[in-house]
Amino acid sequence: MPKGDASVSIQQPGPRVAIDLARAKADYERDGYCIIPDVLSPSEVAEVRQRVVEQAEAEKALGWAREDAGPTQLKKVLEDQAGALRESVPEIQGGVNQRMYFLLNKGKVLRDLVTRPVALELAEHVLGENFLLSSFGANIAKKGGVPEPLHRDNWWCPMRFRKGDAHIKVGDRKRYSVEPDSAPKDIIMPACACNVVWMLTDFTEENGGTRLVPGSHLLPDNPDSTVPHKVPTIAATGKAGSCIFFDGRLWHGTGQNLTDEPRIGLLAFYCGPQFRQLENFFLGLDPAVLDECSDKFRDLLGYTPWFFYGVADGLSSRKRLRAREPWIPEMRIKGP
Ligand SMILES: O=C(O)CCC(=O)C(=O)O
Repeated sequence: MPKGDASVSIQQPGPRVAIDLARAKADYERDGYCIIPDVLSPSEVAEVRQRVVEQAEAEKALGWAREDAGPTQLKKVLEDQAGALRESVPEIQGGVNQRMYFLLNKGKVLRDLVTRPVALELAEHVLGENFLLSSFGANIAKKGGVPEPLHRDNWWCPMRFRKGDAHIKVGDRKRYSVEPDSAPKDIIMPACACNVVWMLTDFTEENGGTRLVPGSHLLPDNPDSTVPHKVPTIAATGKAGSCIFFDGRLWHGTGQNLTDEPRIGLLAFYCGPQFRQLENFFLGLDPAVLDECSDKFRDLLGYTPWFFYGVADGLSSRKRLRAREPWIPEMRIKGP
C-alpha cells in the first residue's frame, strides 16, 4: 500500500486542486470522519455517474434491484426490535433506496475508484499497512425512503468486557441492536474498518446526506438503532465529486431524501486483513475482471495470504491464480 505523510498532499490525476491530506487526517482524528472536496473532476463525476445510473436502471428493469429503507420495512424493523432485528431488511418488500453490490464487476471506471491514492492513503492511516477491500457498492437514496437505523460498520467487532460480566458472544453479534452493547467506560476498540463514500450527486441536508454522530468513533458503546434516532446527528454534505471518509466505529446511517432527485453515493469499504470481507470476491468476481487486476489490486481483494491466513495450500496464491489451479489435487506416487 502507498506510504504517506500527513504533511504531503496527493495530486490526483487530472486537472484538480491538491487534496489537503493533513487537514483530512486531523478532522478524522477529532470527529471520526472528514469530507474531502473536489476529489473527482466534473467530467469524472459525469462519467462515473452515467455508468452507475445505467447499471441501476438495467438491474431494476430485470427485476434484480435490491431496494431498502421503505416505510413498511422500517415498521418491520421496529416490530422486530423486541427481539433481534432482522438481518434481511433489504430483502423485505417495499424498498425505496436502490442498492448495488459488486461494483467491481460493473465497469472499469468504477473499479478505478477503489485504488485512488486518497482512498488508500486514508485507509492506511486508519488501518495500518495491511488492509483489504471489504465491499464496493452503491446506495441510491430516493424520495419516500426513511432514515436508516444508526449503526457502526464494524458492528461485528467483539466488545471487550470485564471478567465475569455478561457479553455478546462473537457469533451472536447483530448489525442493528437495541440491546445495550457497551465496553467498560473508557475502553474503546481500535478501528477495524473504514469507509470512503464517493458523492456522485451533491449531498445535502434535504436529499439524505449520510447522518453522522461526530466523535462517536471514540465511544465505548454501539448505538441504539431505534428510528427516529435517539441522539442528534448531522448530515455529511458536499458537492458531487467529494468524498466522505469515516471510521468503521462512527455511528451513522443513510439520511432521508426529501427531494425529487436521487442522491447517489458509492461506498468503498476497507477492513483489516484479519476480518471477513463483506463481498465474497473469490466467489463473485468475474474471472475476466480478475485477469485484468494488477497484483496490488489482488492483494487488496485478499488473494495474498496475511501471515498464512487466506492460504490456499502450498503454492503462492498469485502463482496459482495465474495457473488457474487453485488446489493441489488428490495424488499419489505410484510404487515401482
Ligand atoms: O448511503 C449512505 O449514506 C450510508 C449507507 C450506510 O450507512 C450503509 O450502507 O450502511
